[in-house]
Amino acid sequence: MNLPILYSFRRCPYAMRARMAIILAAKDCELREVSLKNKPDEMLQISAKGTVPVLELPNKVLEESLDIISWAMQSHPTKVYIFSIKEKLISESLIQLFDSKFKFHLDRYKYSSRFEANSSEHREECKNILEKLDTKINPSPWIFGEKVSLLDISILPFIRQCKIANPEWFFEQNFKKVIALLNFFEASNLFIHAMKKFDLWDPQNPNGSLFP
Ligand SMILES: N[C@@H](CCC(=O)N[C@@H](CS)C(=O)NCC(=O)O)C(=O)O
Repeated sequence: MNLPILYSFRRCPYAMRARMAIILAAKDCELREVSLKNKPDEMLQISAKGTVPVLELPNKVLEESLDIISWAMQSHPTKVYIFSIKEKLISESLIQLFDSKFKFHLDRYKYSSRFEANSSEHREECKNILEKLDTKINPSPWIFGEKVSLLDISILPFIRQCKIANPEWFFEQNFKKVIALLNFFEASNLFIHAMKKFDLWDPQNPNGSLFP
């Protein structure tokens, strides 16, 4: 196909945000859906750390979702909200918070036995972060208004995972603006498109699927 190759896993929140950035920037790629339990050698040869997403470009390999987002955004898509300097700084620190602290507690909330953790303590920490976020945003419908932003696509896949862990609990919580934002996100064409199902990539039949 001779396009950038995106190794992806449909349910991975990091891969989701990379796919959404690629959709917004309309960057044609070849998508190779992988199994995390049986990663293809072709992917491990270019990225030994073995995480998705990975983007293989003619001259380099991007192994971090945020780098893939930056690459996609180089073409200045008009569909993405443009941050002011202050908004950019706030967004970067929120993305960092969700990638580190929120993800840490989310994993221990969801997989408490694997981590030998106390699930409710970690759920409480997730709740605290979401309550704080709720005081900082006023979505209409996205965090910065009509246009989706890199903050939306970067943190919402993780908030969605928190919901999936126990929807009944999640929807009873006080972070109502976050809940409304998540509902809007999950119903959006952008998210639905990013969650399109692809067959597992078969190295014997090397051409992946055209994306987006
Ligand atoms: N910092 C990386 C994290 C990517 C990551 O951890 N992806 C998970 C899936 S959601 C993964 O590939 N884990 C490896 C595995 O489960 O074997 C990024 O932003 O791309």
